[in-house]
Amino acid sequence: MEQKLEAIRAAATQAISSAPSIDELESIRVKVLGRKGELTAILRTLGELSPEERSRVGQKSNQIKAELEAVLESRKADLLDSRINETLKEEWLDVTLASAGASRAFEPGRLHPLSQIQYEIENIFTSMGFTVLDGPEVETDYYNFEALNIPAHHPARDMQDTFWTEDGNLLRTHTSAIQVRGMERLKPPFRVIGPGRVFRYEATDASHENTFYQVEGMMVDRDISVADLIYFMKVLLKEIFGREVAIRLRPGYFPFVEPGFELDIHCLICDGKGCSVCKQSGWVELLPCGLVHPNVLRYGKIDPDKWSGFAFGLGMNRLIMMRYGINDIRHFQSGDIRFLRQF
Ligand code: FA5
Repeated sequence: MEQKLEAIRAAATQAISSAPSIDELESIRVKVLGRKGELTAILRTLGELSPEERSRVGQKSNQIKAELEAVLESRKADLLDSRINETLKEEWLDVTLASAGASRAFEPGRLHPLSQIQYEIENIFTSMGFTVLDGPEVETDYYNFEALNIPAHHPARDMQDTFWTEDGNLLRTHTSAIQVRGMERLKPPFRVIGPGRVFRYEATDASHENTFYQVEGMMVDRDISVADLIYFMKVLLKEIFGREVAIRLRPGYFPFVEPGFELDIHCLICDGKGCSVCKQSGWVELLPCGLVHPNVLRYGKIDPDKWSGFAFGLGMNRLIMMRYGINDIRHFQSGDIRFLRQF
């Protein structure tokens, strides 16, 4: 009997230590120590032995059982360890890699330069009490022309070549349409700006696009004069260019302002000495503006005898071009990531 026990011990120890998996280990355990296992079978026969033999064989069986259980546990721990190591090898993740730059390149998106300048302009004007308005890109003739003192067949319509829709509407040619909608909604005094995309049926070149961005500005109050207009334009330009910029006003014709001006700034590329951007004049035309025409106020249900106002229409693309020395307006819509990454 004792020899049989020794044989079970030797065979089981050998099988356990070479078991390739936890499943295999479990079947060895069942085969040897399970309810119908080899060692259990011997323990069951103890009753048939003499008291002396029973005590010896019993002790030895229990000792072997404890030993085998310990060997089983230790083998199981080894197998678990190697299983974890295998998994780690397969699913290995070095959490420091991203910061080391070795992970898949991740580049966050950024705002288009036109959005950046728009938000900048909005911040400048809202800090001076202006409200930001919006308006539709597909407009009616009324808001884009008629209410701006440009009736049908007026020659000024030719100043802005227009995309018409089949149902007689149009793609707004300027953000001035937003000021008309603003007057309808607001009671004077008020100060508003209206940034947005505008469209013109034009051939493109280095300084002309068929789709570009403007910001409209309008202030209506008592006794507004050209001095107010100049003050706000100077603040805007100082904030945008980070320094005092010399400006001049030239007469300019727009049916919705009287008097109307073209505001020029001292060329920042050559500091007024003359270059290709300012066409050797030392001045660059930046934004048209003027005092709101009484007819336009009337269209907006505002009494021109009591109220007056100024308005301006800034071309955002050209402003950015001036600020960064960009020589072709077509870059903005080119989708060229190398251009956009610079901002
Ligand atoms: C207007 O659009 C007027 N609504 C501006 C205005 C508002 C005048 C309020 C008075 C009072 P103009 O067509 O000049 O005006 O355009 C204004 C600005 O838009 C220009 O100074 C220029 O910066 C820009 N712009 C005009 N046409 C183009 C174009 N094809 N491509 C790029 N920018 C343009």
